Order: sequence, then C-alpha cells, then structure tokens
Amino acid sequence: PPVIHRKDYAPFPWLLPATHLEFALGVEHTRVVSTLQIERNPAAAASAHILLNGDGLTAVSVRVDGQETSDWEMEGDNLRLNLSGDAHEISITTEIEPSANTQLMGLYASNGMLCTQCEAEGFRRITFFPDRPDVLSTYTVKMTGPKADFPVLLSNGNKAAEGDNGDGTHWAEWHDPWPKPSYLFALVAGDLVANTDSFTTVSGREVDLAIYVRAQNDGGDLDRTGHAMRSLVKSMKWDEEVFGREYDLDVFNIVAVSDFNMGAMENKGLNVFNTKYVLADPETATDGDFDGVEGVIAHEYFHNWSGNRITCQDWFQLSLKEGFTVLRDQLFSQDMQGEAVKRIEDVRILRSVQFPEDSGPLAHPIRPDSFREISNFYTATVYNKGAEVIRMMRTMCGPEAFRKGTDLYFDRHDGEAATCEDFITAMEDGAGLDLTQFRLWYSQAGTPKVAVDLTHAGDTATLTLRQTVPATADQPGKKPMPIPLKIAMFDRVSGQHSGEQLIVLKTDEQSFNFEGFAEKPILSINRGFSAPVTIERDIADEDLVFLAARDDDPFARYEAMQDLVVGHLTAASGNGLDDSARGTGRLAIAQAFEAVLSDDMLDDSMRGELMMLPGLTFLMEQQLVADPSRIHEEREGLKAWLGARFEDTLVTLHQRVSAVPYDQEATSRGARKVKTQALVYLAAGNSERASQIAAAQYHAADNMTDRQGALMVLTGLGTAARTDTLIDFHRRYAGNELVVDKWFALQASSLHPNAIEHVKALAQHKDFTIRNPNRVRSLYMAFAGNPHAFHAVDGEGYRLIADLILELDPINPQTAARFVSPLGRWRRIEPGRADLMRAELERIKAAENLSRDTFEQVTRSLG
Ligand code: DPP
Ligand code: ZN
Repeated sequence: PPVIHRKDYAPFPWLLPATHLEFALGVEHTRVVSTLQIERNPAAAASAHILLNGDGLTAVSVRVDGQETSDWEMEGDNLRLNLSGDAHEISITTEIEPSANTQLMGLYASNGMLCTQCEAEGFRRITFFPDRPDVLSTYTVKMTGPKADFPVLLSNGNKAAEGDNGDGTHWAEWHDPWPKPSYLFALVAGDLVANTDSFTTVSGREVDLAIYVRAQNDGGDLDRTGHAMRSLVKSMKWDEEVFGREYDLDVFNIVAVSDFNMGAMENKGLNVFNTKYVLADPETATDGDFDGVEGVIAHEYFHNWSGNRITCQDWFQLSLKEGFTVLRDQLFSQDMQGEAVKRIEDVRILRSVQFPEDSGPLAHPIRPDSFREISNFYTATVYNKGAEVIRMMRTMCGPEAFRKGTDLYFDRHDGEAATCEDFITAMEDGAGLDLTQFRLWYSQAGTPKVAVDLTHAGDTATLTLRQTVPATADQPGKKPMPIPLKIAMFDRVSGQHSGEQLIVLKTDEQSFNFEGFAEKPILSINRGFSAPVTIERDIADEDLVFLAARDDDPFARYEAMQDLVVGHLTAASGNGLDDSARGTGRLAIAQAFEAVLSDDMLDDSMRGELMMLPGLTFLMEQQLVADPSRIHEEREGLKAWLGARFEDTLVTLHQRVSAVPYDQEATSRGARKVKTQALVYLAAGNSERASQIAAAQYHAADNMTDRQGALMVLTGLGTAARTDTLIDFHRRYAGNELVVDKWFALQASSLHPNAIEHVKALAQHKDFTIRNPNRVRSLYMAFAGNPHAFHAVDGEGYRLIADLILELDPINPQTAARFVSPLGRWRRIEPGRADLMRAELERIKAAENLSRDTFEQVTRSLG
C-alpha cells in the first residue's frame, strides 16, 4: 500500500455544489443512486476527468448529463470518469450488502438496523465519490424501505418530506443545508424508540432533541438515556456561554448502536454513538461510565463547530478538530465535575497511553507527515497531546485572550476546510500570541524531558532547566520547544509560597533567579500539568512528602505523591534496593500515605486520586528496558506492605464511606472512589479480610460502581467468593451487553495469577463474539493492558494477541490494527520477552492478505 504525504496536498479539480442520494434500503441488499452536480474548481489545476473514490464497489450504471456512458474505467478501486465540459451532472448506481459488511465502515447492519460510519474513508464503501474532507457539498437524501423493518428513517439535517408507498414500503427525504464533507454523512434506518427533549438556543431557535435506541430492547435501554440527554442539554448551553457557539439546525438526533468501532461519530445533526457512551443508570453504569457518557456526548456535540462548520483540509490536519475538541470537552467536564480531579484523570490517560506512544515505534507528531492508512492515526497523540498543545496556548495567553483567538478562528474559517496552520495563525492574530517557535509542537514527535536543578546561595534560589526532545522514528534531531511551566517556591520556614508564576523555557538550557529565600525553597513545578513533558528533578523524599501533604495546587500534590512512589519503585525494580533502602523508601511513602488518609480538609474524590498507585504501564515507561515481572512484584509488594500497615485505618475508612448514600453528587462519588481504593490495599495486605468486606460490599451494593469495584478486587483473589460473585454477576445482568462486557473485562484485567487461562476460557464462552468490537475490546484490550498477564514469561500472552489480530484482521481490520501497539513495545522490554514479541510481529507480517491497517502498524513496529 502506498505512503501518502502531507506535502503532496493539492485541491480537488472539481466542486460539488449539490449531492443527491437515493437509497432503496434492505439489510441484505441496498441500492444507491448518487447524483452529483459538479463544476470545475477555479482554484485547482484543470483535469479531463474526475476521480471518484470507491472501496469494494462496482458501478451498476454511470450517467453523465442524463446519458448512460461507458467513457470511464476503474483505477484500482477508484472510478475515473472522463469529462469534457465545465459543469456536469453525474449519476452513479451501486449495490451494496450491509449485512456482509463486517468492517463496520460504510453502511452496515447491526441487530437488524442499518447505520453508517464514514469517517475517515467509509463513504467510498457506499458510493463512488471524491471522499476527502475538503470537498464540501449540500446533501439531499431520500431513503425508501420496508415499513416493518425500518419504521424510523434518519439522515443529516432536517426532514424535508415523507410518504407511504402503499406497498409496505415508505420513504423519507432529509436535507442538510450546511455544506459538508462525505465523512460527516450519516443514515440510520430501523425499529427505534426515542427519548425526546428540546433546547432553545441563545438566539431563540427551538431545537428538537432525540436519543434513539433499539425498540426491541423492551424499553430497558430507553430508560438509560436520561443522563445522555441531560449531558447534551448542558453541552449546548455551555458551548454558547464559554465559546459563543450556537447550534444551527432544528433537530439534533443521536442513535445508539451496539456494533461500533469508535466511541461515537459527529455526523452533522445525526450523531451515531456506541451504546457504551449513551446508556447509563446507577444500576448498570459506574461513575466512570457516567463521566464517559457526559464527556463523549459533549465531545461529539462540540464537533458541530470544531469539525463540522470548520472541517479539515486533509487528514493530516485531524488534530485541528480532534485536539481542539478534546480540549473543549475536557474544559466542559472540568466545569461540570471539578477541575482538580478531572485534570488528574486526563493526565493519567495521557501518561499511560500517549507517552508510551510517543516513546515507541508508532510515535508521530500531532500533525503527521505521512501515513498509509488514516484509521491508524486516530491516536492518543492526535487527540490527547493535540489537546495539551492547545491548552498550552491557553495557559500562555489566559482564558480571555484565548476566547478572542477561538472567536477569530471560528469567524475567519466558518464554512471552510482548514489547516492546523490556520488555527495557529488565528490564535496569533486573535489572542496576541507569537507562536513562531511554538509551531514545533505540531511538527516534532516525542515527549520533551526537562531536567530541573535548583541551587541556593545567599538569599537567591537559581532554577536551571534543561530540555531534550528525544529522537523518534523518522525524526533523529530535534529543536528546543517553548515549554510553559507553572511554578511556585515554597518557603521552608513558613510553609507558604508567595504566588504562582509562569515561566517559559525556550532554549536548551535556561536559568531563572528568585530572590528572598534565606533557605533553599521547595520547588513545585509543572503545576496543573501546564506542559505535557517529563520532569526530571533531583528532589529529596522529605520535600516530596511536604508537597504531597501541603501543596495548594491539587495536581502538584498528586504529582508529588506519584513521584515519591515512582522514584521508589523504579529504583527498587531497576538496579535493586537492599532491604534497608527499600525500608526507608517505603517509610517515606507511608508517611505521605498516612497524611492522605487522615487529612480532614481533603475531599474524598481527591483522597481517592492521591491513594492510587501509578499504573504498571507508566512505571515500565520509566525504564529504558523494563522487566515487567519485577516491577509488578515490587508494586504489589508495596501495596501489600501499605495494606498491612494501615489495615485498621483502611477498614475504618471503608466503613465511613460505606455509610454515604448513593447519589451522583461529588461527595457521594468521592466516597465510592475511596471505598474501592481502600479495598484494593486491603486485598493486598490481608486477602481473607478483604474478601469478606468485598463480598459484603458486592451484595449490599445499590449501584454498579460499588458492585464492580468489589468484584474487581474479588476477581484478583483466589478466595471462594471470587467464583460465587462472578457467577452471580453474570446471571444478574444476563442480556445486558454493556454489563457483560464488564464481566469479561474484569477477568481479563485481573491480578489473578491465572488471568491468562481465564482469558483463553472466556474466548470460548457462549457470550463471546469476535464480530462485536466492544466485546473484543472487553476481553482482549483489557488483557493487553494487564501487563502482568500479557507479559507472561513464556510468551503465551503475545501469542494470544497475535492470534487475535490474525483472526480479526479479515473481519474488522480497523479494530484488529489497534492490537498491534502492545506488541510494538518490544524494544523497551527485557531481551527474552522482546524476542518473543518480535517473533509474533514477524508471524503477523508473514500472513497473506493482511489489511493496510495491520500491515502499516506491524511494519512500523518492527521498523
Ligand atoms: N468520532 C470520532 C471522534 O469524535 C472521530 N471523529 O473523535
Ligand atoms: Zn472527535
């Protein structure tokens, strides 16, 4: 498969002012007639033909200006139609088979309903079309189909007309007045029921809101759409208030689909969602699930402006809409739930997913320069690092100037397919920033490291910062980037600091002086995680203990706690610590841990965060070459030691938070977070006692957060309660797909020594199916993200994942390719395992007919 380069961009030779689609719908066969009004693009080089993308299509008929023509040929999968005039009407008929579409790209069937997924290049599986984001057209869509199968017919925009054919079929016509690229097209047909509401926009437009679920679900799912609807209304209001963005159609529809590759899709006026991000009630969804629904509903809604009204010129600009929209949804969730904890959660995801990506063979800048398959670039780098980069702009200019910048961007580029460069320029012009050097954040991959040195002489503290941007695939030499760091200097005597400051490190090395310190102060740096970098600081444990207990920036407080543990575990599992050094390290952690447990000023949400040990993946990332077993043992050892040492305190804490009644408010949510964290430590310290408490929590639970938390702990233990509760859980929620997903995931991600055997058995379970991406992820992503099981020393875990990739690739390449990156970590794992991992990559690569998706990821990973 060819490599596509960003530098090769050229505008499309034709404009498409209007597109008319007619669908004769059927689950087995659907006929599509697409009629395109085209005219020459004055801004592009003239062409004697039009190249229409296709993927697995055959043209049944091709007409130009009303006449059937044979003046066309196939160029690979694409159709090349010769044209002589300056404007034409092209009409092409294709036939597709939705029920045979296992890739879930284009038009496909899910539980008897028809739906579409077109981003990035799925539209070309429906009809021949210039399937690229810079070709905008207004769409009119007419759907005809059997009333019994498809009582509801939906597409983008507003419904223009509908009718009954009197022969058991009916039709509906939808018109979307806003020009859009093909990736935002959507169609849904099925037996659906809706939760409806309405929203009045700031200028008085009445918008009908509807969230559709399958009708055959005996109403259960419909009752679970309330949280999504409330989240939608809040998002619409928030975007008006915070970004000045108003909705622009009379309807906003959301449809929940069980079979879906992504989380959700922002099609204009008709968002299609994975059920996972729509359905939630206390009985079946955890607090984390509730947050997921709120965040993704917001994210897709916000795309209406950052993505739809202003879209991307080409797919290299993906972060233009995704990075910005992730930032927007993060800011929204911060406003809904509290800034401190949300920031910690976002950084945790960044560090556990994006940092490893940035330091591995799949590293790429947030604006990549080349790809073979764009699906592989829907990554944590483009999304989450992309959001961090724009957040840095906001940090440097402040929220008011930032708003001026985004206003200008929306204003200047409304209706266009824009570039990251357009966004940067609008920020410079609107927010008054000089982003000349800052542009490097768009072009350089790799997580910068900042080495921190603090010295003290007289009454002056000198802070010296040195940055390095590591070499990454295709980018050996890097330039220094501007790194905005929020800092504060704590006076040792008063325990206070005299104000937070923002410094921007712009060169390889820079020093900053701070006067008025009789003693060397304690440095709090990268407060609020103001820059997505790794800080390397030589700081005494006692200073970290101080910051963990006293820092007034909640993120920095969390960070001090993490640093303390990361430093200890890295030392202990790397070169090894003797028993006395291990003891000293643990005592410092215990001291900070005790402060966290006993601090009455701390709310439980924050306490829960501070109690969490850094994850294994992040810990492994700290070492150039990691031995997963040693880090796992060291981490479990620390957990057990803390669990035993604080056993009674943890039991008392568990009792206190267990008395807090269930609701969705912060206090109650915090209580639940602490409840499970307490169990996690107790399970390591005293498994029998923890097992009893967890079983009691499981049975007494009136909500999924408590029940899942207890079951998670029990699943990792070898006690009898493990089997009983797993059986109970499966029986209790039989038929609820999303909860059964949890049942698979809990076992695949468990600390149980036989987790790998459990996964093999679960793959044979009657509820397992390789056709449903959620189910596949619940078993195998959970497993691949469970380092102690995945990294089994005999390579069994690697084999399991490679077997999955080979089996899934012909069915659903996009999802299959997502499983390559865990194997791609081989360079950072000790040599014995590294050989086994690489051998599995070689085995995949040798397979015949590998998809473009998997081929690209495997090749890069072996690189
Ligand atoms: N639907 C995916 C998202 O919103 C891709 N656009 O991020
Ligand atoms: Zn998005």
